[in-house]
Amino acid sequence: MNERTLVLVKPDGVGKGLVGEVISRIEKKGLSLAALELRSVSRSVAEEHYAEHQGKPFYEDLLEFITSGPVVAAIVEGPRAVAAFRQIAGGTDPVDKAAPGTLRGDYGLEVQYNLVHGSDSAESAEREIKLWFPEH
Ligand code: DAT
Ligand code: MG
Repeated sequence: MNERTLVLVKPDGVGKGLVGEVISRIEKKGLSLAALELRSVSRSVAEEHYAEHQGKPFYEDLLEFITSGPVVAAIVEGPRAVAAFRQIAGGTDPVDKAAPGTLRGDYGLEVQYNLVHGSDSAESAEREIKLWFPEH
């Protein structure tokens, strides 16, 4: 029943003071936090985290951005947690894809600065949780 997902508040979200807002929406949705930590991101964790995007034109910029400042990493838990957090986050492009009422739709403007990350499947979630929170 319960599923886990990895959530990141990316450096732009932390910089804009949106950590509380992200956590608040997670909690109001009924999901729960199993781990929560402010982190700086090493190049090697960034590369592993975004391995699926290696070779894409935006890959280098993505690594540079995600390592540019602190992020908040969380394990979020609940029924259909993966899909539920992606619903809260909104689509990848904050203007073309994310609806108003979502985090990206409400607070994002450019695709490369879209505030949050959420795992895209239960399998990705387990891989990412192992990477970010090996103790869990
Ligand atoms: P998501 O974060 O919604 O799962 P993704 O996995 O396709 O999206 O891409 C990972 C991140 O890479 C995304 O959050 C922002 C960046 N990105 C994706 N497509 C991009 C593009 N066309 N130009 C610049 N950055 C992009
Ligand atoms: Mg993704």
